[in-house]
Amino acid sequence: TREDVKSYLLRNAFVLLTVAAVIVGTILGFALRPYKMSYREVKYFSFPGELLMRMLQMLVLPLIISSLVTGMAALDSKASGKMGMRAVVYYMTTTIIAVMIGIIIVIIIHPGKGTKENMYREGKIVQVTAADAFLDLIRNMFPPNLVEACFKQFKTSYEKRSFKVPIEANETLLDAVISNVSEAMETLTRIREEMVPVPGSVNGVNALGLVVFSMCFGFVIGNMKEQGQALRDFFDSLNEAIMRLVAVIMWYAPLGILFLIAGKIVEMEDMGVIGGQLAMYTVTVIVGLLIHAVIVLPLLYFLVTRKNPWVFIGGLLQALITALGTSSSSATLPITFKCLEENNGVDKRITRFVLPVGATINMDGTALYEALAAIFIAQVNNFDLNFGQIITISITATAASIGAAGIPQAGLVTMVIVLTSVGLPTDDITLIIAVDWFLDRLRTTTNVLGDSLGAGIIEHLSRHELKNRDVEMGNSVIEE
Ligand code: DAS
Repeated sequence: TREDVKSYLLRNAFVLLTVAAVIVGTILGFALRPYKMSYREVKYFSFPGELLMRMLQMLVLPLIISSLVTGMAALDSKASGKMGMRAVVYYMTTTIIAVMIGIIIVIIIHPGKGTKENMYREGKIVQVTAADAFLDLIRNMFPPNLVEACFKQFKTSYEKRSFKVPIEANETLLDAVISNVSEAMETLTRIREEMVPVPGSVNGVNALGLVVFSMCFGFVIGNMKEQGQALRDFFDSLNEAIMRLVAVIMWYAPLGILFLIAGKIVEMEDMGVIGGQLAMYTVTVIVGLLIHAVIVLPLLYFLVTRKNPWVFIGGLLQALITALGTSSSSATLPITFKCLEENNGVDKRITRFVLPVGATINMDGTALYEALAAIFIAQVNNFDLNFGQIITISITATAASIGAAGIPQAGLVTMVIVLTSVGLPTDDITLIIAVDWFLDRLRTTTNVLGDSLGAGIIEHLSRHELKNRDVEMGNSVIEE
């Protein structure tokens, strides 16, 4: 029908615009690099991109809560238990496969040459112990104050940047600061940006705690019969309203992505400083992520559902590009919802149930990268790992990927857990910081792909429960 054609064109317009944004953003970024913009100018230039990040993040919180509550409420306890089990099995299996690929590929390619010579160090790294991080993760599952859990919360354990302003002879520090206000302010801004978010958080908000609460809450109102109807209706229409806002933001997304990418290219370090080992390391991570994203995950999807994975992935293109542009799987979440529900027709009871959890804890790309990077650092240090240590790395890399927040470069922070577990120097994380912004985008894309294919797989495995529930409810459940 005409409506179908119109909506088909609209959907493809989005994809075309988004792809064009990536291309134009890349060209624009490289064209502007010779002008060597200052930190402040780059900030101004990337402003449209920053706005996109903020808009998406704005929706994440209400989206997580309303989708999980309605998702849980739409299922009976037996069905949600079964689906929950399937989700956990899928998350664990794919994460472990990802870790194994990372380990095998880094051992085969062996990018680290037993020397730190000619390697480039950048920045400082924050010290967090594995035990602290783990306890924080569990702690955050049970926020004592739900309202507070919705606010930005940061750990205070961050490394302080020294405050650098040039001081003339016979000038006091205060004078120096006053005459260099803009420089001082820039240093201060950087300190703020480098604080460590709490584990399991989304833009600093305690997402994990809200996920746990919303699931319990949805489960309870799902079993409440008429008494729960008001709440079910409320969260249902809240969810619908948020999704309509997402549809509006999607029009802005290509412009935001263009500037996010261009801004990053403008400000990135000169690639000249990246030595041979780091270049090899980058290639190794890319190969590992490609094997997981292009071979393993699609194959798994095909084996379980017997459907063409590439058609499914085609429907996800916009979410994947948004992940590439934002390097945040939680900021991408609204777009992931749209793509899965509208392009791929995945049942809303599934997306609402699994996507928020997946974006918070299921990170295949991060897991692969953490194991690979740890072994690379061992190679650089000429540190021979025995089998037991490799097992330790795989376990801690899995844990670190669960604990990593879905925000840019969170995986770099949780790397500390992996390194300390086998006694590798945590300071050596600074060796890989120079390329991390780029690898982060690729692993975020892999993370989003893993969550999305997972939704497709879990939907397929749960088709009987979904059908039974439809029959039982007279087919009136969230069937918009
Ligand atoms: N960038 C993250 C994500 O959103 C995780 C990471 O840093 O690995 O998926």
